[in-house]
Amino acid sequence: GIILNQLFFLKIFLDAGSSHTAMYIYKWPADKQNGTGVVTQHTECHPKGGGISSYAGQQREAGRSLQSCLDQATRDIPRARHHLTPVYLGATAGMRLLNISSPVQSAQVLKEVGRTIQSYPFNYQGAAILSGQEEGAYGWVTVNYLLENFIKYGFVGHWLSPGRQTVGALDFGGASTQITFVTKDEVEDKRDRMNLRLYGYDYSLYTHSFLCYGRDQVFKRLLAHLVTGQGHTGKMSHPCFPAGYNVTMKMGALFDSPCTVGLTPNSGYNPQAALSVEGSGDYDHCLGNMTEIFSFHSCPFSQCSFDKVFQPNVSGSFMAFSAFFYIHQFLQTTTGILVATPAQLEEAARAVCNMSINEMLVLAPDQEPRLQDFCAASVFTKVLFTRGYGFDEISFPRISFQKKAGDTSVGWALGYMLSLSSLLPGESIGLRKALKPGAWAALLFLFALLLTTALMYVSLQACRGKKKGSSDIAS
Ligand SMILES: *[C@@H]1O[C@H](CO)[C@@H](O)[C@H](O)[C@H]1NC(C)=O
Ligand SMILES: *[C@@H]1O[C@H](CO)[C@@H](O)[C@H](O)[C@H]1NC(C)=O
Ligand SMILES: *[C@@H]1O[C@H](CO)[C@@H](O)[C@H](O)[C@H]1NC(C)=O
Ligand SMILES: *[C@@H]1O[C@H](CO)[C@@H](O)[C@H](O)[C@H]1NC(C)=O
Ligand SMILES: *[C@@H]1O[C@H](CO)[C@@H](O)[C@H](O)[C@H]1NC(C)=O
Ligand SMILES: CC(=O)N[C@H]1CO[C@H](CO)[C@@H](O)[C@@H]1O
Repeated sequence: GIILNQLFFLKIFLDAGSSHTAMYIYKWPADKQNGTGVVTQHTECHPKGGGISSYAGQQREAGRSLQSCLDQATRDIPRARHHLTPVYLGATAGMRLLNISSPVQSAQVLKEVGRTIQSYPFNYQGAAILSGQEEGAYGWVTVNYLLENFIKYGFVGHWLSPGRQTVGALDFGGASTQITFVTKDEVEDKRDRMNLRLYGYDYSLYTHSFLCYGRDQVFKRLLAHLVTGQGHTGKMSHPCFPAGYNVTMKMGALFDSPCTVGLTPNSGYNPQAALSVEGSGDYDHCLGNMTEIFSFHSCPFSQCSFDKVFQPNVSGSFMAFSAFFYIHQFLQTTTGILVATPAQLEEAARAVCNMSINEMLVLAPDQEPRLQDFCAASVFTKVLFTRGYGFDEISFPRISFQKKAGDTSVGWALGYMLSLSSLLPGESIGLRKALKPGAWAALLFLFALLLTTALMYVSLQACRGKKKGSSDIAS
């Protein structure tokens, strides 16, 4: 276990994503409960296996998949604190999809997962499926909390409102992708509007979560689209897979998701038939097909990103995290291109799509099981950011790709935890000081005194040292 004194609060949070679950333990000093920038990540844990939604119909396994991390939490947290430590589980788009395709299975999975967590000595607070809007907004809260954009504790002992611009959030999960930013423009679709009051300030957010635009669902939809285009003859060429990469799968595996079920061929289709896919690594064909899984025509509002979804013009800086970070890092390290402008993104994506699977393996051996996906993921990022969201030569360079801020992972989990724990006061920022102004003044005085004394001592020592040094040389 890790030594923790009594002056810290702890909270366990399970982020049940579509492709995997992560457990975070957060901690913060007990005397600054409502402060900002004080909650940090104590530890994290990533169990083996898929997300809880992948255990549909075998919910026992969903519960079991969390045990290794919960066991770790029992070791990380001192025994005496176990029953005081709250534990939450929040699930996202993987479970939203399962709740669409099978509400019964989704309820069973949540129930079983809850049962497993309750078999541990912690204080269970429930398991819930977040809406896309919540997922987007909490990601934005996390980003700006970690960057201390809300408020900052000043040297003179007052909470300062830095009056800083906030940073937009771009999240890319396994089953959905989110964009969230503060806007001055009117949000024409009220479902994409969210008003938050934090530390006495009002923030007017635009947020949208695109279900079926997460990594795994995009790959599935792309393949289904290619099968539709090339006919389901059992053999097909895939322009986003690298040359030299072949894979065989069951036809049925393509159309088992609510994101692709509408593309199921209606005649001569056998779900058990084998489909053999051969990579051709062709950037232009990849881009052409990828663009076709978006819909850029018809917009019921004054302007849209895609799929008839309203979006105001992007404004300010952004942080792109989760899978966006890994894609950007892969492009940079394998091509040596900076990837800070739309043109550089295209150049890097073109270069990656042109690599054979063996060339990729040489450049990025550590990414081995996922290498075949980077061309498609890069081309998707390009279409989404430039054509979809409308980032251009001026706004694209203001996106920073990050995985962590300090030791804390960037994602929706921290923002959700902060909100659930009332750690984000809506009102009044002047009341949450750790020390009274009098105490601060006294501390400042003592500090100044100490500094002066120390400086005097150091300079005295230096003087003596010099004298001694010169006499040494002389003798
Ligand atoms: C933190 O805020 C909540 C609600 O705003 C309040 O009930 C609580 O007393 C505050 N805690 C501290 C330590 O100031
Ligand atoms: C599943 O979806 C239904 C319909 O949208 C919703 O009412 C329900 O709350 C969802 N289940 C969970 C656990 O969120
Ligand atoms: C992939 O399949 C093609 C044709 O089916 C074949 O010529 C090629 O050798 C295969 N490549 C690999 C790496 O298996
Ligand atoms: C989609 O990919 C196929 C196979 O590579 C190609 O023949 C076709 O032209 C592509 N479509 C577009 C719009 O690029
Ligand atoms: C959004 O951007 C477009 C193109 O840059 C511009 O023509 C339009 O005036 C902008 N809209 C607003 C509301 O600023
Ligand atoms: C693997 C692959 O497709 N490589 C191609 C990369 O681009 C050059 C031309 O620029 C082709 O000659 C290669 O065959």
